[in-house]
Amino acid sequence: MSRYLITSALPYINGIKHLGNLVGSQLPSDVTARYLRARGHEVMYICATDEHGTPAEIAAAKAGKPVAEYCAEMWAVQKDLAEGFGLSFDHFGRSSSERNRRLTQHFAKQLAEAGLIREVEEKMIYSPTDGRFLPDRYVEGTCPNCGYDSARGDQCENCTKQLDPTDLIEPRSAISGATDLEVRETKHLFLRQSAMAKQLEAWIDTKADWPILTTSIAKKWLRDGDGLQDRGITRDLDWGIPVQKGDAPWPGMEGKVFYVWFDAPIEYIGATAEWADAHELDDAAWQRWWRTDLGAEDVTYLQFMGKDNVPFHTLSFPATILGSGEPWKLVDYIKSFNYLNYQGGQFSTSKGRGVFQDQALAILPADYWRWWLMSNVPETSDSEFTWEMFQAGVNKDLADVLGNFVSRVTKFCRSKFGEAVPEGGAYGPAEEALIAELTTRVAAYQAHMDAYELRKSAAELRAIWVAGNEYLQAAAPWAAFKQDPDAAAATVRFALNLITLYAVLSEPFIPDFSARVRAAFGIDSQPWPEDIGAALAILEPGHAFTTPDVLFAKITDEQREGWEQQFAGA
Ligand code: B3M
Ligand code: ZN
Repeated sequence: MSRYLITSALPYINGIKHLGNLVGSQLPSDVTARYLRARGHEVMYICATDEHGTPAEIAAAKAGKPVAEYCAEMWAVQKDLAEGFGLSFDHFGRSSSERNRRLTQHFAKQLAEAGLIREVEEKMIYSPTDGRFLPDRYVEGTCPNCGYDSARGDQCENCTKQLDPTDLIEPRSAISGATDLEVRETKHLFLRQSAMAKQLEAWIDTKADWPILTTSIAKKWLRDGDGLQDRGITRDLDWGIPVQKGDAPWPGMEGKVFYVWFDAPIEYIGATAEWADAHELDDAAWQRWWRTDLGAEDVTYLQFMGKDNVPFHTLSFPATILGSGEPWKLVDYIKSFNYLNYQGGQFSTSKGRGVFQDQALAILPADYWRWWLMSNVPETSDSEFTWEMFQAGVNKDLADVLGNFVSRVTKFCRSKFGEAVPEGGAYGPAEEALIAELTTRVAAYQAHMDAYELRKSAAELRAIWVAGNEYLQAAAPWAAFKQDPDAAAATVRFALNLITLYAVLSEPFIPDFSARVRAAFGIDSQPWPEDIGAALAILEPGHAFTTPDVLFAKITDEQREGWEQQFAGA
């Protein structure tokens, strides 16, 4: 048995996320966590809400609520949705927790003492109307390069030119539209990443097994232009973790908070400590996952995220860990994902374009989404969600192949032998052939999962379902029954065992299906099948079951057309 620490990128607190966010980190990390637990490994699976930064303050203001109250409410909403999708976190924490505050301030102290933080006087845009400094992206104006009138202070999305807010013509606040903006002096802290570039590159060079997508992004930041730049880690905001050196104040930084991307990755550690607190365990319980001097040296740490988060996870967060000079666990493998597009375009929260997590669960069970999203996961390139492909994929794989198999076997057995596994004869050549095929396929499925190749894993799992259908079609117990009921009974006994095998193999992807099969067969838990032949003899003659209702109702054309309209967006 090994130990795996798994973290999924933390969803921002504001708003309900769409399917693209789900498939780009939380769902693949859940499939992996479930699989590793099923193989008997010890898994700590962590996620949390990412609660600081301007988006949280703006969203709270729009909701007319104090930001702390808004975040508490949205954390509960996101936690419920995660449960609705069967995301089996050991803990779903909050980056605004006391644990994360103390850890973030501790890391700042360590970095300062290592000489890795420098103080910089900066010019920032201040808005008296909004009563706050405006981060670059919250200043809008006319682009000096192309004349686009809604260019942002960090970049013009029309001509993509990198900008400073002071470059904009007729700048205005993106929050209130106020134009009485001022340029004020302010002081901020910078993490001296440039001083760690060599150490970071040497560390990344040890990661030969990382996906090219991950290492190529990291190398780009290390090598492009003047190389890895120092990064601002503080902001003039009210909501966030106060800038302190551990428990001591940081002279000159009063009223400032740490930048959201400085504290958010530290919440991976914070949420593990919150898990220990929630289970009334001592600090050793979480430190054995994060401190290589306190038991974490044998832990494999896997991170899952969208590709836009790779720079922070390959450079800034490791710089914080390495720079602390303390033996904290560094990531062993980063699984990054491309994007899921929607109907030939993008998901859009502002335009309500696409399917959002609450809406998805309102119209179909989680397994439908889990299966289609993971069998189309954007691993090596962007994926396309279209309603036609979704309907076709779910109706074929889940209804016609898997659901139909379970239904035909249990209903035929009930009609001829009752709701109990029949005796029948010994398994013959057909069963031995399928056992041989499934032995190969399950080994391939395991190999893909062990390599975190999720799309290939889903394809192999589908092939395992198809193989059972083809066996049933060929054995045709309903035809054999008249001449040789014993043979028919043996086929049914074998097929009923196949159903329970499918339940244990499919659990990482479609956990509700597996739970329903275990309930129908009165099975509490199932060992992972190390020997397929033995696994297909677990249900002995006489083992009672109840015939499940329709496991996967097909999506009708009317439903598909209605949903296509409903989620088309403005
Ligand atoms: N909150 C997700 C995003 O960029 C960001 C991830 C933080 S992981 C520490 O959408
Ligand atoms: Zn422009």
